[in-house]
Amino acid sequence: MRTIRPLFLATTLLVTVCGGAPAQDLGDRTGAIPAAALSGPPDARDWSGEDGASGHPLMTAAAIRQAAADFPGCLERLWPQASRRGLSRAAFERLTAPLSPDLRIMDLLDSQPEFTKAVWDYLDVLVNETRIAKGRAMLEKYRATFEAVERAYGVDRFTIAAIWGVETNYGAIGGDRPVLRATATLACVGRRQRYFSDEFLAALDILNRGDVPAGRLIGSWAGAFGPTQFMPTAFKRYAVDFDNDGRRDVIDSMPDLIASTANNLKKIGWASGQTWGYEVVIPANFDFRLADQHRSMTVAEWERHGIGRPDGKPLPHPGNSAFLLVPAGVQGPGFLMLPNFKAIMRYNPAEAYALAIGHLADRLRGAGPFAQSWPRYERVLTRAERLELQQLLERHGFEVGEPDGRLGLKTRDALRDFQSRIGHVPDGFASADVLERLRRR
Ligand SMILES: [Ca+2]
Repeated sequence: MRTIRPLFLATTLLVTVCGGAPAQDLGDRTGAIPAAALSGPPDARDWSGEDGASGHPLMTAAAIRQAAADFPGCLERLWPQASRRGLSRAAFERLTAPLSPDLRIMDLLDSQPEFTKAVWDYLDVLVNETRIAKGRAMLEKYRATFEAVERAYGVDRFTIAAIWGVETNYGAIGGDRPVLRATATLACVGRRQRYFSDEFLAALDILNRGDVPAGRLIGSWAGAFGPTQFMPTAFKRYAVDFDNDGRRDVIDSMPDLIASTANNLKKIGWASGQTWGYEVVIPANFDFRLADQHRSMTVAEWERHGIGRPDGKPLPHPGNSAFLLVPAGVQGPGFLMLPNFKAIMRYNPAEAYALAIGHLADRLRGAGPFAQSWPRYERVLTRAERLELQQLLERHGFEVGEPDGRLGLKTRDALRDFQSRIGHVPDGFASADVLERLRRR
């Protein structure tokens, strides 16, 4: 699976969850939304020629031009590592000779979208009747394969189908850049060269072994490919040849695709026979500081804090460990998250992403929509407002780290402290109202 999220589009690819937008910086796992899953304006093809927004010294226009000029030299310096991976000199030359850098990727690497999606808007796009119907059709069409994979790996078929649906709308969209060129560009130009050297070398290895033909190894600008968007190194770790034809083809072989995705989930901690979590109702006067992915309690302990299901039925598996997520604060639904939710988040640490996967899986299985409504009247803060919120919190003595416009866990905690001080429910949700209160102080 991919370990890095492409940000194809300039806007609307990120979500604000619990006041904390998942990082939009390209860390090893970014928490950004799979661009292929959402619609948006077409991607420009040419590099802007401008300095990157990150301010990183390797992202200035001059540094990018200089690195691009040295592209052949850079590839040559990667030859010893390719050789250690078993490539012949002839294969290395054949695969690298046609390559040139795709500098448009530098704009995408440093894009800082001004607008983000609210968690409910994100769920509307990714978990709707069309995607549910299509997922059920896929489960029916490949029923025998899903059954065999479930037996072999113990990973719930609905979750695999949900990943497929969320990542690429079941393979309908998945990027149009050759993976070798994209990863070569990122390995030689810009601020993520070390990370992408491994991805480039893995992509070379995939082509050298013939698992996937070069003309089919097409994907996102960050090198993720196939209907469930494997990164090259994740492919190396998790892909399996389930149809026994001697190749691991996660693009065109449905048995390989479904089994490889299951194997990936299993290897990152999927617990067989368990679900991901439950929608819950949070009682009045609840201590929202307990809603934190680092504070796990047993389901029974959560029940003692007044947490229960919307239909009043008892929560199953009272001894299981769970954490509480309240993506939209006190005005929205709560979710008790079991270990499998963390497994999905290991795949991509965006809470809204994992919630979309879990919810789509439940809908594919036949469950209904969430019982509680979202605060759709809330406006999501712009990047400038998020930055201002952090600066105001800092000015009032709350610890937010370096203000960067990204509302992470530290900002969420600072926001909770501020909410407590002014007598509000400390849910950490970055609303327009709380920003206004900060401005007036
Ligand atoms: Ca195969």
